[in-house]
Amino acid sequence: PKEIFLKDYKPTGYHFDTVELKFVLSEKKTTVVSKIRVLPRNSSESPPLVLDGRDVKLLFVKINGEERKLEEVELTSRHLTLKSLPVQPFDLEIGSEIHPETNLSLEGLYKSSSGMFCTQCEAEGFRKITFYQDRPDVMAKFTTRIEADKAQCPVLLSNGNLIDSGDLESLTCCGQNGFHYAVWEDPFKKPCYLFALVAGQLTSRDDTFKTRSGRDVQLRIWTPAQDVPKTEHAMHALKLSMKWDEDVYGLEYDLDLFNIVAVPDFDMGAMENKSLNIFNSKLVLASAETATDVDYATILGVIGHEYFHNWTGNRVTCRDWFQLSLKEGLTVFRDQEFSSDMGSRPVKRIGDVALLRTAQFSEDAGPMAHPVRPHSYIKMDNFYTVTVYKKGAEVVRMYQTLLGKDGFRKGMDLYFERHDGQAVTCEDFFAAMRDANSANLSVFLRWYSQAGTPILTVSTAYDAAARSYTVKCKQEIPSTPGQPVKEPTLIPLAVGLLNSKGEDMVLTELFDGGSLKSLKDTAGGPAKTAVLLVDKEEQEFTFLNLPEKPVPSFLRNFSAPVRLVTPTVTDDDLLFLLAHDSDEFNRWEAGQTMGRKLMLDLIPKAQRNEQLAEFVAKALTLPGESELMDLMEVADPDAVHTVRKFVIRELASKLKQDFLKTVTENRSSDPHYTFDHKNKARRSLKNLALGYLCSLDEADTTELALKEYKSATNMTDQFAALSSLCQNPGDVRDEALANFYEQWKDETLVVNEWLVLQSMSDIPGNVKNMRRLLDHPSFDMKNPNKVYSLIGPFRRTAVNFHAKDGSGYEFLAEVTLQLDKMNPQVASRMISSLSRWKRFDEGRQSLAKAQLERIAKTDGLSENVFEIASKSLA
Ligand code: DPP
Ligand code: ZN
Repeated sequence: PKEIFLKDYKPTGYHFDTVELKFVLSEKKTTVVSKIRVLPRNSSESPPLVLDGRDVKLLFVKINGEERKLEEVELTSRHLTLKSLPVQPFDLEIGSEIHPETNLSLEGLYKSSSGMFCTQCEAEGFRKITFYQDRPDVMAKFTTRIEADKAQCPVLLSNGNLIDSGDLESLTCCGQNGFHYAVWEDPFKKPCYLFALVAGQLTSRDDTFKTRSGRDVQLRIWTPAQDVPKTEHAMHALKLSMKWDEDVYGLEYDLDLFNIVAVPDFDMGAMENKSLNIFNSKLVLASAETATDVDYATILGVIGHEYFHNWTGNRVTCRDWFQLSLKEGLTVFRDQEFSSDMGSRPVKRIGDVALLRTAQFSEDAGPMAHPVRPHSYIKMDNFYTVTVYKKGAEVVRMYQTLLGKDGFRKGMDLYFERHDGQAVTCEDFFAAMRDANSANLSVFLRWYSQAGTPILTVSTAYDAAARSYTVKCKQEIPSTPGQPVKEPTLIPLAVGLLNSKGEDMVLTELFDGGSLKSLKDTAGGPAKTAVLLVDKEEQEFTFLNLPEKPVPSFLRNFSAPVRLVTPTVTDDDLLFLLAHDSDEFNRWEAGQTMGRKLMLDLIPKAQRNEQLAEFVAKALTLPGESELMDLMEVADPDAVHTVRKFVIRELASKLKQDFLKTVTENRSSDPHYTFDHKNKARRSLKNLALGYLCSLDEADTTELALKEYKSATNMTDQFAALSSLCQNPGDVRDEALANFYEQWKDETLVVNEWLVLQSMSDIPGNVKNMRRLLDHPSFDMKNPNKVYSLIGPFRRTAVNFHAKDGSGYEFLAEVTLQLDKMNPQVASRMISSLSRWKRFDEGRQSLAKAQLERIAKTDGLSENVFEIASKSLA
């Protein structure tokens, strides 16, 4: 396998101007003819034209209509190389044959289990459709003609506008009867990763959206007919997204048609193909009976995300795949803001930060650590990571924190003004932000090139005589693979100072070591939060004119993706912040910090098998097991699990009466399901209380949960009751699971959640149950959603995945190897959980390592899995 490096980027020798594709789809094979108008970059020489192609059978090549003998072209399993080409613009025509009906990789063109043809080209799937310069800086105008059997594929879709369609004479196509065709033209230049084709039996929910300039856009969401009722929420979300992008960024949709197709077999969540978004069904379909509040919220966010890509990703795209975060970090930031505006801003922020801290911080500390813009990869698919997406979004958010909302908008406007229709880099985005604001962003670009989570240590001193408060900052970025030494970066540290009444003090003046600055908020009023620009290894800032010693609120709204260490902040300070901080994120955070401290203090006791001390309730949702393991020198899954369970039970028993009351008082009086903030909040509080109660495993709490389960009128409540019951092994659990399956066995997405619940279980010895479920009729290794549901959550269980006897590691390795033969992308996502094996004790280390070695030396391993296994062992 070959590693590809950012520093080796070179533009292509040939532009592609227009591309005409013709597909003839049939049961046994598909033929693809592409006719490309090629423009040599240089009119004095003709370098070889290297086209990518995988699992594609070459039928013919023509240059300006003249056939090349196939013996004269160079063809390998990866490339088709053409030489002696004209130096003037020419037509290149290539005929090829592919087999979507046997394509289990779900890249390129494949036939879904539902019978429809569908594509997934990002990152490098187009090369499985036809020979092409498969890279994002090759942007062309596509016209796509699709021919297929009318009965099997009544609906034929591709990017852009439908310009022609009709029936074919039965003779024209290989003697087959009943073929028809459709021709689609996309007026916008695009890279081939945004190409899409869908053909099958689909029905649409139709609606329209009037843009702010008064154009009517047809909106269609396509699914199998029986699912159309479940697309109402997605359609609503789409219209909200279109309106929001106009209101917040002035960005209007640019075509008259916008299609979304739901597919049951899909590697990713969704794909932003120009005007033809393809979605994993899970992220489109919802009804009160079958989807939870979390599902509704996720659908809203992802519909927004893919729609927002139309500008950030499609109109302006990436020069090369190293720049992936240019579109993904930015678009995640946009979807986060959209969801915040549609619901509760602090709740959204808390959820996003919690995910960043568990998933991304741990990635950043492991063998797969990479910068937001990676320097190299073997398989690009392995870099669709939380670092590129979520840390990337934090990087974008920091621009906004540094430049203010208006400054950020100016930067966005300039970015589009400069780069519409281009394939660009992260520096181009940086430059637009900087230039639009004449800002000095100093060393900010290092966020893109350095991996690792900075550790920011902040300590304080109050000088009563001088009425000044000094904040001392120290930043340190840990070494990561290939990057032993790091340079300081620019960290925006948002600070508020509370007086003894718990109010924000007015911040008037700040001495930053070089100059004295007077502070104002963005509207010119008194400042209550100041953003300190920390860009050196060690630095001091002094607030002046403070009449009393403040309680500091650091890193408000999580203003930078760092690990904050605050040696001078006391437990009393944290309790005070929990009660008073005007920054709601930091109020939550104060409780989390206390929870982490208390639990980490208990861990040595658990490791010595001592009685655990009493614990007083400070916060309701506790930091998770992985987060705690990440904070330990040597992660100890058993002790972490014991402590966390213990704390939950202590809380539940101390607060039992309050929790019971919470459940009773937050039941709905209205059987009709409403997805809005008030009802969501009510349900989530009730269900959280129910979860705590059931941890007690007492007769009355079990009975209560059974009652909630039976009386539930929506999936949020029903599933929460089921999850509560499933905490405790035994007959009640088994019967509830069986009952739920019986009720929902025909609803795939619901059954998937049923698998999730069992996969994430911490009942002892769950590996056995996992093996049983592999053979259950509801499981199918070929379907990514099934794999994500049954295998995914298991990898996050402290006691079962990390079982002392190695059974969890062995199970995962076996599944990965089986999976790799069908779908390498999904297989490599699964195995990445083994990559942090060095964090554990020696026993677990050698068990995990043995499994990685077993995988690494397996014959016929995909590049995807090879990259993860070998880098994990390095
Ligand atoms: N580009 C897709 C998304 O993140 C993933 N392939 O929306
Ligand atoms: Zn995206």
